[in-house]
Amino acid sequence: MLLRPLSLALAAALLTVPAVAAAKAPADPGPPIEAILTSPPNVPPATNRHKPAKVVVHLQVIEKEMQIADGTTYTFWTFGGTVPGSFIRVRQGDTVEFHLMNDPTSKMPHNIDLHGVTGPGGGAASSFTAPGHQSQFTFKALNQGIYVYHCATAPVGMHVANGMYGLILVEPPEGLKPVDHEYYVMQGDFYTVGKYREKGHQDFDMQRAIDEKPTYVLFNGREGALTGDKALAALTNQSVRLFVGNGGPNLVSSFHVIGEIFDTVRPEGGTVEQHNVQTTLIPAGGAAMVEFHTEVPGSYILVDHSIFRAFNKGALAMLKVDGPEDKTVYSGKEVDSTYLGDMAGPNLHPVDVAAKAAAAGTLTVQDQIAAGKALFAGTCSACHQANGEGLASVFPPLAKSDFLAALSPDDLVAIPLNGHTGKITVNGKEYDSVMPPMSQMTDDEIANILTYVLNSWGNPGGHIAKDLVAKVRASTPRPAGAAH
Ligand code: HEC
Ligand SMILES: [Cu+2]
Repeated sequence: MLLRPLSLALAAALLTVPAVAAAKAPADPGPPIEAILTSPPNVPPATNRHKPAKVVVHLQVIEKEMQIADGTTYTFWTFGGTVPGSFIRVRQGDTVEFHLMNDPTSKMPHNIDLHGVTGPGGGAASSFTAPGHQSQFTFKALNQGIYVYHCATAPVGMHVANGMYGLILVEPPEGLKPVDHEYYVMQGDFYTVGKYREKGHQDFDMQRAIDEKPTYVLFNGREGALTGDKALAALTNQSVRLFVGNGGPNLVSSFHVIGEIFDTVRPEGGTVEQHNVQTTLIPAGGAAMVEFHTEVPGSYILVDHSIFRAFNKGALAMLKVDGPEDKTVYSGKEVDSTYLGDMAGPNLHPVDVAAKAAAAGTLTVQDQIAAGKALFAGTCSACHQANGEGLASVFPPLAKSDFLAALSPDDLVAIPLNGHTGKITVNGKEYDSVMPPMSQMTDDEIANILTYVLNSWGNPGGHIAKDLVAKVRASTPRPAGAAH
């Protein structure tokens, strides 16, 4: 306790010299503060400090298997056990003592490159850490902003593709303007050997990563991480700030919230504010601060507006706003089914249940029906309607369809797999239209959907096995260049 009175005396002495000189004196950082780290989508509270401090960060690297989609697992490499990694919040001028611990169960060495660090490698050179070890380095947070951090151990692309990234906020000295909600959302692209939503454990596919052809593009590391009962929440007439990062490794994000206009964006995490923005570009290895005000209740859907990524690779999240309607701003009507498809329900849990049962060899028709019902909502209901009635003279009914009842299982499977064109008569009415092929779906998805259809709305029952779908798929000639 010798230093304390000394520095107080120094401060007292400084009070007598002109202010300009006083500003240059090193402020007493006080006792070290342990940083509060949060898991996504949560953001640590504001530092509420008016002077720099010494801040200690303990971040643990954990390699772990988690779900990437319902029924599909992947071995993620994480900072803090989540993808993206723990959110770190400090203040400009802080001295950050960084401890990187690599869990003993890890198979790989890891390190960290923080874009908020000034110094070669952003900390990477000082933080190479073998499993079961810990490294320590210290840096001064010189620049304010929202910064990406990521692992930079070779092969760097693979470490990033496995989920090794997160955000560190360096608050400006005066802090950020208070808002009602702050959330942490980070996009990443993922490369698996199996196709999108292929069930079971999926391995990393290096060639796909090199070719920049992701199987998944996700917010917060899992399809459905922020939809249904896990959606972000706010009330009407509130202010929301999103810290939106993009870990990549490959894609840039055209970040958009369907039904909102960003009042303020700090593009690329910089200090210049942009106003009234519809879609903001977030580079790989970059981040933005996005702010808006909620006026009308409902579901607001966060997407990468490279729109196939949203609807066919998982880049879709949701903000649920509750509160009274304001018909002067918007006349009303939910968007759920239009935009959310099979993510509109509370979750796709039945898909997970069916996948596990299939893996265990205990799959029942009931499991298939439940999974098929959840998927039908997104894939087929747009045309055939949720109740299977279709739309008069445009989309034939699946309910009590005599056409469907007369099909062999092989011919039934061929319809979603290859589509259908040409004149058909369903329940005495003629249709001459086009149903597009949906071969992007996995075998088990098609099997479960058709099992649901067969067992609904007065149809004859029965079930379709995924092996049958695989057989029909293999026996169908496909044009060169078709994916599957
Ligand atoms: C984009 C609209 C659209 C979507 C989505 C769609 N269908 Fe169809 N479907 C049609 C049309 C149009 C026809 C009639 C095609 C024709 O005239 O040859 C049809 C015909 C059918 C038929 C045969 C006719 C009948 O009514 O029994 C079946 C079975 C069927 N669809 C199942 C499905 C299933 C299962 C899905 C979801 C995987 C699906 N469809 C998704 C538009 C669609
Ligand atoms: Cu790593």
